[in-house]
Amino acid sequence: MCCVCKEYGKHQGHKHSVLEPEANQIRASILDMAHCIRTFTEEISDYSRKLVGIVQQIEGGEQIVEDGVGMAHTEHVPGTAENARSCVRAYFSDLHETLCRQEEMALSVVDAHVREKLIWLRQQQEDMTILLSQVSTACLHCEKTLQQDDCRVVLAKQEITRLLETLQKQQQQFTELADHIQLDASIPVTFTKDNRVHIGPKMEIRVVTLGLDGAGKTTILFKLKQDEFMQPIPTIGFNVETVEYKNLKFTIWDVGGKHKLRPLWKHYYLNTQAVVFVVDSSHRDRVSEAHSELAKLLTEKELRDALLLIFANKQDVAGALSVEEITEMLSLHKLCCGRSWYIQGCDAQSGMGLYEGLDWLSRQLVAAGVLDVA
Ligand SMILES: Nc1nc2c(ncn2[C@@H]2O[C@H](COP(=O)(O)OP(=O)(O)OP(=O)(O)O)[C@@H](O)[C@H]2O)c(=O)[nH]1
Ligand SMILES: [Mg+2]
Repeated sequence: MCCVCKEYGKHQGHKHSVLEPEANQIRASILDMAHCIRTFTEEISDYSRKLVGIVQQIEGGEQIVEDGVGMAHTEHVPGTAENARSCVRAYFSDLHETLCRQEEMALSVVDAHVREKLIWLRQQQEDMTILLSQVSTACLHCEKTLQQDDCRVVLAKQEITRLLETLQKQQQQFTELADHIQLDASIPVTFTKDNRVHIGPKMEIRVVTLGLDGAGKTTILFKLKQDEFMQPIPTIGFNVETVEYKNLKFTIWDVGGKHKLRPLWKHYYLNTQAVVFVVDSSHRDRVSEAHSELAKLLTEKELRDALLLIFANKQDVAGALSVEEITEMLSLHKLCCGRSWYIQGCDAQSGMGLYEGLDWLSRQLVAAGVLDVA
């Protein structure tokens, strides 16, 4: 009976005659496998040891170290987690210090401005008090002279004439001063990107809004100007309004976008610091027309340094193209390469997004040094 198949003479899957060598072969492969398993086990143990080591390195802990004279003692060794935390703490502590310093500097700029303004105003108050007393003294003198006899009135003629001349001169000077100086309690403050403060009168910025007819240019202008929605009519020619925002005074030229009016756009380019290009996001079919108009605009020499703000308008309309889709369809990254541009989604009827656009413009103007920051 075969000891493998437990039967007589079948020997399926093995040869009875080569049982011994086959068994030896199997033994050899088991030994091979055992060797592999041992190596594998060692590898796993090695890896586990490394894991333990890594965890220890992350967590840190007590470590026995020898001092200079060979005495062993335990010492706390910080782990990488603790180091990373220290790194974050150091970074924010630096940032905090920088911000505190910048805040102090900005406050001192404001304080100096306020101090100077108050000194000037108080000086003016004093001057006015002196002027008032001079005028009332002159009045009294005149009144006294009026009540005197003819002889004294005639004798006082020269003196009174001089007095009246002086008064006239003072009045003229006062009128000139009052005309030139606007008494204004406002202290308009803006910040640069590196947190410096700018206090000053409103800077005038010339902006032209362009885009296809019906894109919403006039609606945007009215909304910014009046903060209310007005049903606009198609613009034949242009509208111009000033819009004050933060310490900027935007003069916005809104030019009609009908096909036959587009050749007139170039009359508005000179000295324009920013172009606001309005796109109707609800009108998928007209985006390529908008693209070719924008491409033409960007080749204009006068607009070479102008900032470009694109309003993806009518975001309130269901199914409107998103800012990303408009960016893609207008190939903005390619078209506007090398210039300062920004796309902002908006809804001119409610005003959503409009001030974010103006914020971008004002930040760019500060960064570009258009606003002269002290
Ligand atoms: N739903 C919606 N409608 C808007 C929006 N903005 C403008 N409209 C409407 O779109 C139409 C055209 O707006 P206009 O402001 O006249 O467009 P325009 O760009 O000045 O057009 P032209 O003067 O012809 O160049 C008007 O009926 C607006 O009420 C918006 O954000 N959402
Ligand atoms: Mg219009």
